[in-house]
Amino acid sequence: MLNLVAVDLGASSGRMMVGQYDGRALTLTEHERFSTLPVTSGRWLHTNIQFIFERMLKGLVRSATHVGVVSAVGIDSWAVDFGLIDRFGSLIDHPRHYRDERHAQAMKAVVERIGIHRLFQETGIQILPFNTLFQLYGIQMEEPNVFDRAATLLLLPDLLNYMLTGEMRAEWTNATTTQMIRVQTRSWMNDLLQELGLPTTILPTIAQPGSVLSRLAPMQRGMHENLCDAKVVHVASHDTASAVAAVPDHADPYLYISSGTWSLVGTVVQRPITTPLAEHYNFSNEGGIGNYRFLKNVMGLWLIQEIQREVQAGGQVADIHTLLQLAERARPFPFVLDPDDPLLLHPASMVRTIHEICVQTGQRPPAELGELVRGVLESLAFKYRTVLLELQEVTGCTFSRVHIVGGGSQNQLLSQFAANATGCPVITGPVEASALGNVMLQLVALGECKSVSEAREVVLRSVATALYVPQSAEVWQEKYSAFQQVVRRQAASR
Ligand code: ADP
Ligand code: LRH
Repeated sequence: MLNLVAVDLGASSGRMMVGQYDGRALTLTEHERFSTLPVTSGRWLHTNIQFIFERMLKGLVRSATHVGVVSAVGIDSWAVDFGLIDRFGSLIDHPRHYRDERHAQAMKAVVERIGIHRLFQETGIQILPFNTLFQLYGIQMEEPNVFDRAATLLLLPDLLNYMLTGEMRAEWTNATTTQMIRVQTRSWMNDLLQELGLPTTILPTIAQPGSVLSRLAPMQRGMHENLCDAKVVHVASHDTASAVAAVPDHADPYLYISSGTWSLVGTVVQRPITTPLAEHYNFSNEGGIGNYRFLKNVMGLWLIQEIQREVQAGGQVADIHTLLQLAERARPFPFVLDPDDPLLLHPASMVRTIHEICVQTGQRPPAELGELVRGVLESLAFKYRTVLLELQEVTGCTFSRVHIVGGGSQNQLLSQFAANATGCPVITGPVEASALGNVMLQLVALGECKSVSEAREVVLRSVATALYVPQSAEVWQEKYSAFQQVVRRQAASR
């Protein structure tokens, strides 16, 4: 039995899963789970990387104690965020968090200088305010002397790899999310960074997923005898890249939704698509493992998480099961909204902001909690439809099925709504797709599987899926027009 530890840092929770491989199939067991939500310290929203590292070490020891000899470890996390390391090897400040609203000002400044067209053509990446390029430019605008001290930029999984091994690299799949990699050459875009006055010497060597980085550093090796020979592997370190690798399908084109804090809606393509239509719809060509994820970020279950947090703070019961029961009983289509309204990225109050959007778009705000949750889930499903139609237009493919993976694939109501809105059968699972994708690349790096496809066969043998068939097609079709109208009204008010 081979024990492979996946450290999977989702945008809301981090988990340590052990994949046990018997030469045919995998079983996945959770050994640690902790929050990865941002903390406010100083003027910025930050990630508490020290807390994450400590929990990771604790999880490693716990895994080694429970399962025996650990052969490998791989880390994946949410994209774009990074730490800066000084020339003595120490982290300068806590990594800033992508939800900080100030990144938007930096994006505006870069777009004014470079233009959206050139940015998209050069990088093939969706223009989002928190992309690493804009975060770096924000530092340049506010605290340029930070760059006098910075020797290396490490994205979060690369940073944790460094803390575990002492080695510094930039793993490919996550590096592409920085908007600093030239899509044609697959290398850092030094000239554009120089044009913006940003340092280029801080960019590490790019490493491909499926390669071995190193062994654990002596101190971490010494934590438990079962960790002595563990290799640290470059998995697809962007959590979405790992999740998509584990979608249990690889035949003709399909739509996937990696559903968690975010919904990443897209398809897999062999070559990046940077046509005027791809630019118009603001799609992303994120680097995959020998392919690209042509996708769009949709705000996802963050909206529900924030409602949940707020309602719980008010003393009401708001676990996910209660919320979904209330939503199921609520009247259908109480309101619709564009889940990607920038106002929803990090509002002081999600409930109030949704009420305000309803009023401003001429709709009656939800009368009770069930309506609130139902309207959000229906709106997410409509947004999936929009992205599916755009993707079909750009790629010329017709998608006959939708795969939903990630924690959100447990949301049966949303899965049914997604089937109704897209008119496609929806196949859900695996829930822990990122961790499975992470383990898949460890199998490849250790030579246990010859290719990612072979590793995917292992996943196919190891996970269960569920099927949702579209219902009430006419009603959903009719309501989709109302959704489109509201989306236009929201856009007009920005
Ligand atoms: P991330 O990786 O972004 O941290 P996950 O993939 O863990 O997110 O998904 C978290 C989301 O999954 C939660 O916000 C919640 O909406 C949903 N979820 C988790 N457990 C359940 C469940 N039992 N039923 C329905 N939805 C669930
Ligand atoms: C999902 C994710 C997504 C990014 C966002 C910042 O966890 O990695 O792919 O765009 O976080």
